[in-house]
Amino acid sequence: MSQPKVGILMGSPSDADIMRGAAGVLKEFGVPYEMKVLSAHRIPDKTADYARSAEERGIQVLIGGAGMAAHLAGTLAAYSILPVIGVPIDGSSLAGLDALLATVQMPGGIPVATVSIGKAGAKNAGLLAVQILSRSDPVLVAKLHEYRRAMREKIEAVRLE
Ligand code: RP5
Repeated sequence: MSQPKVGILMGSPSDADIMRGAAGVLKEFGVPYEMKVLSAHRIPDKTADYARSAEERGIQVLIGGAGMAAHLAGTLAAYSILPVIGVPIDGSSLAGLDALLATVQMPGGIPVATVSIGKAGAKNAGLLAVQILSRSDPVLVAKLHEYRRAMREKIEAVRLE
């Protein structure tokens, strides 16, 4: 694959099934990405190094998915001026409410664009990354319009008994 434009990061291998939803969207739109396990708690230095170097490596958007006391997206945002999208993962006994609050409640000055909990959130993180990139890429603009058209058509075709 060519130079990645999006970094998909997750706090644990246990988040991978959900975060593959973001990768699937990027694949569908032909956006090159890289996917890695990083952790704000378990490997904080490596996580900081990744976020610090992402911009100069040509990454344009970061997606951070984590569960429980989910500090990954916030840590990425702390070390980078790239737009950061946070995905709260529903892997805990609190069903992701813990991760939602930890991800969304960033103090003023360091934004994290937080999407919904779990599978839908990972999908929307991929789509939001495509939408951000599309502002300087007319091919992605055309693909997004086609995506919405196909979605409309599918819903309009539903006939209930
Ligand atoms: C977070 O803790 C990870 O993002 C994961 O969702 C959660 C549990 O991690 P594991 O104990 O499954 O590795 O850091």
